[in-house]
Amino acid sequence: MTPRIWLLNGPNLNLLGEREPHIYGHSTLADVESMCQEVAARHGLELFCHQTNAEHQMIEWLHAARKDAGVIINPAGFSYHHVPVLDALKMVECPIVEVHISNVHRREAEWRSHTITTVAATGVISGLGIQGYRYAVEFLAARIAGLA
Ligand code: CA2
Repeated sequence: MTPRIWLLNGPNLNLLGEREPHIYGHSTLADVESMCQEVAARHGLELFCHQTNAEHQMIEWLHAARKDAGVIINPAGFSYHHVPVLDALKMVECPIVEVHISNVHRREAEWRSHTITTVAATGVISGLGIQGYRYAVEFLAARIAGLA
C-alpha cells in the first residue's frame, strides 16, 4: 500500500504570497503544495494537502492522519494557546514535522517563539522559507524508508 502523508497549513496561509512577502516570500500555497507533491511522488508517497482557518477542521484532519505515515504541519496561529490542536497532535501516532516559513525565534515579537504545538512534533523546521516544507517531505520519506 502507498504510504500516505499529510501537509496541513493553518490560518491565513491561504494568503501566502499576497501579504508580508518580506517575511514569507512571494510563493503561494499552491506553489508549496505542488512542490511537495513532486517530492512526495518521487518517493512513492501519497500526499494529502489541506489548509484551514478553522480549528475544528484542523483537529478532524489530525484525527484522520493519526495512523498514516507522517504529518507536516504549519499550525500558524494555532501554534499559540490552541490546546485542542496540541491535544490532537499528541494523538497522532506517526512522525510529525512542524514547519514555520519564518524563523519564529528571531521575529520582532518574542511570543512568536512560544509555540505550544512543538512539544508534540518529532522535529521542527523554522526560517528556511518554503523550502522547509520540501525538507519535511524528504525527512518523512527517509523515515518511512527506515533511513532516518
Ligand atoms: O512563519 C510561519 O510559517 C508562521 O507559522 C506563520 C504564522 C505566524 O503566526 C507564525 O508566527 C509563523 C501565520 C502568519 C500570518 O499569516 C500570513 C499568511 C500569509 C502571508 C502573511 C501572513
